[in-house]
Amino acid sequence: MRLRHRLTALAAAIGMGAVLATAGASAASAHDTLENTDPAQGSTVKSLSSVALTFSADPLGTDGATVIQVIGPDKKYYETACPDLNGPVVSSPVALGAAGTYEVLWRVVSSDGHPISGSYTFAYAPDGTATAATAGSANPKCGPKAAATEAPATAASADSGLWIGLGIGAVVLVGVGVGAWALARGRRS
Ligand SMILES: [Cu+2]
Repeated sequence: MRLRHRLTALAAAIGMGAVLATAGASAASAHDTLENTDPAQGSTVKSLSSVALTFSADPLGTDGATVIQVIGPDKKYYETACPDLNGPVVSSPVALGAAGTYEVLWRVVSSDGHPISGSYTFAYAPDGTATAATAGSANPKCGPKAAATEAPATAASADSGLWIGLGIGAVVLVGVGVGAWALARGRRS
């Protein structure tokens, strides 16, 4: 009955692989998600003093990792300070320039320790000439300028999905290999 014994070992190895794969998948789904933004995506504002993002959990306040950049139609930066982290809310003060479409780029460290990022746009249409347009800055207040050309959040999560997939593949391969080796040993003896 050695063969049956080895087959049991093989089944156990594959089962272990499945358990680890499930654990990996649930860790990935534990990323915080962006639940609300002010201003809302696609909305039009007449005036704006800050951008606030509310996440599903409290992002980690890792030094330098919390970034909000507000990029105007002229590709200049209109956030006036680094973001404040207050529980699940990350916010930055802004002083907008000309009317037009503004893009908000954000990056935080999810409460599970993984960096997450994304972007959205809103429109700025000030009332008449009451509000003076601020001259934007050529450089962001926080985070690297390259963030403006970084891939959006969907690409980042596809990335981690790939790594999890590779990890699962490796675990299953090792499990099958160990099982096959045990099986071969069982047959020889
Ligand atoms: Cu995560």
